[in-house]
Amino acid sequence: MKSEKKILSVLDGNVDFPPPFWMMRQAGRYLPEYRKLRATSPDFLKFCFTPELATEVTLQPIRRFGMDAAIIFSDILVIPYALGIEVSFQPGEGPVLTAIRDHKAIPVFQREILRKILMPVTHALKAVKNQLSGTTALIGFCGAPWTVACYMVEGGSSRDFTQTREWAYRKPEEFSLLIDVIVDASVEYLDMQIEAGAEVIQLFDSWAGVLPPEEFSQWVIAPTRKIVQALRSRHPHIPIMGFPKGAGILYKDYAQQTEIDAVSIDMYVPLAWAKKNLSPHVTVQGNLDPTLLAADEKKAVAETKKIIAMFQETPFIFNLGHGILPHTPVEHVAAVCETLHNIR
Ligand code: 1CP
Repeated sequence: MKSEKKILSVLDGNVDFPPPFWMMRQAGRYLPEYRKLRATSPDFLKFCFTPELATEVTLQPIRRFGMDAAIIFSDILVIPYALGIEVSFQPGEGPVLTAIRDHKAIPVFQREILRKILMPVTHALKAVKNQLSGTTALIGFCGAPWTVACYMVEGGSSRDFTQTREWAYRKPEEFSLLIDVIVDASVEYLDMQIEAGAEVIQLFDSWAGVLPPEEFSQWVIAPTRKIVQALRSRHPHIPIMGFPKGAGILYKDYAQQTEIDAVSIDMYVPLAWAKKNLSPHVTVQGNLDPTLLAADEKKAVAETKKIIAMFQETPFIFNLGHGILPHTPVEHVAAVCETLHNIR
């Protein structure tokens, strides 16, 4: 039976045209109504953990643009925080964490503590679910273990995550202890989100692209599959999407080996390659370049039409190739959404 929610239908293997769509980072700084609310709460984690605020900013883009899915407003770094790591967001600098550089500093997964800290996100999910129409799906998410480990080891963002990669090469058995803790914490957190009403899950592996093939298999594919299998045994009908950004041709291994339902492609993946190599295995999601969206409305609309035409006969979700950039004009986003609503 086809779901009334277009995203759930294509994740179930049906084809729909025009395809359902949402945009990574659809809630956030490019929206004036977001900036206004965010200014009232300078502490970003506190903002994420205040259900009324998280609910409101989750719904803002849906009201404006009518995406087919709302993604709960939170961040991938709530997991390190819930594991007891200090996390703060400095304006203009990105996240700052207490860096973990050896096995003695690896936190212990304590189920009840984690649940208590992350409980406000479940309150926001319930409130959002109550306010969504019968056609808009609710997406829950977390960071994938490799990407979350990158932030925990470096103590913040980095260009190439050298410390993390060196630890993984030097002492893989130690590093895998950290990955295992993140896997356990993520399964618990995603389980909470599903219990609270999330109907789809997305795993963000934003730094998957810094790993060579063998390490990609070890630190991206294997932990992702562990999460997929654990969630599927608890919630067999909840589809799981993954975004291994920058994976290149390794996207194919990811699609075949993680047991995931859908794969989000970045803007560097050629459409014809994705159709040939990924569509036979998974629902594909992607991949308008967020820089084009910010730069040129007409070209962004033309590219949107090209992308959806390519995937007209296979299960597909339109999205960006990465998150919306903060300086993106709201009218450009509106024009792309209009196109997706009206094309026949
Ligand atoms: O000042 C602000 O308002 C904070 C900016 C901001 C926002 C709006 C951060 C800090 N996080 C978020 C929300 C967020 N983060 C969402 C909300 C839901 C939506 O999509 O609308 C999501 C899904 C994320 C996920 C996230 N956080 C990722 C994965 C996706 C991606 O963009 O690659 C990553 C890597 C983060 C870390 C993070 N959080 C915030 C920043 C500035 C960063 C990136 C830092 C870096 O460049 O390494």
